[in-house]
Amino acid sequence: MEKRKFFSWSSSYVSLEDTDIVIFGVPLGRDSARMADFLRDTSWFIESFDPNTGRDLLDKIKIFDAGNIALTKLEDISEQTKKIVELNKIPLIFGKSHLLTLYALKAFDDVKLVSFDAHADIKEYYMDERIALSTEPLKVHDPRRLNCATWLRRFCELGNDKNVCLLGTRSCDDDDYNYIRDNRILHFTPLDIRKNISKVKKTLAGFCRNSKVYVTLDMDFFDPSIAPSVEHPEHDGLIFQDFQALVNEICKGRIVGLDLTEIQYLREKACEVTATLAARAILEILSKIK
Ligand SMILES: [Mn+2]
Repeated sequence: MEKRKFFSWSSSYVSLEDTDIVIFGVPLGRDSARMADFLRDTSWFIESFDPNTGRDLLDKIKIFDAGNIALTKLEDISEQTKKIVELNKIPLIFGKSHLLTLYALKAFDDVKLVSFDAHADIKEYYMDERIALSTEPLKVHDPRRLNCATWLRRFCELGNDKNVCLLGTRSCDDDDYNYIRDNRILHFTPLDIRKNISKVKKTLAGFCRNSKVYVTLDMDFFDPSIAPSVEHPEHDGLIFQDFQALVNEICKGRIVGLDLTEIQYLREKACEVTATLAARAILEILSKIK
């Protein structure tokens, strides 16, 4: 069988010099590079024109796809992100393990984090077989403290507990919950978002306004019925309209970086459905960047 080489995002027509957004993939987590390429491939099947508004979602933004980076250590993610930020461009990172977000965030000062995720990812320690596999092939020092279920705790410990907003949280244990409560970390469950969307929107707008904002989208934020191909699906998730409403508020801040994580690579329809939603969700955020 012919091996597929590098794909680029469908609307990546400009040079690095002329672009607003720089895409790069991070091979962190099982099948991460394949997933990033699958997402790029899927982007070619999505219309960027939106008949609801009569506008092209990408009419104000230019995209350059830099391909996947070679990863020898986690700090490579920070270095690549920093290079893009120093060029005054916005990084858009594709990867599997949510741990990449912690290292991308190290490239920014005074940034607020908005995390779309079913999971709180705020455990002190955690390791199961799937996580052990997902950090391969990188050798991570103390992987129990540094993985896709603990990365947000590590970010909060750097004095960032007031710089975090969790959206769609519906999976955590009582230790995680106590940590969130004791540190007053801003968070909204799917029930909060559905029952009281106007209050959530107001709080989110206030959180983002006049700030630099980094957005991370873990695809398990969405309900598994519309995003089935994720590593850890959680019931009672949200739909695209909820996501759109929240993105509208986030864009009242200045988005300086974003990433998309946790699609599980399955070569079947479930993956196509999930990747299509992921690509459209990315367009939605990009369409709102000023
Ligand atoms: Mn998650």
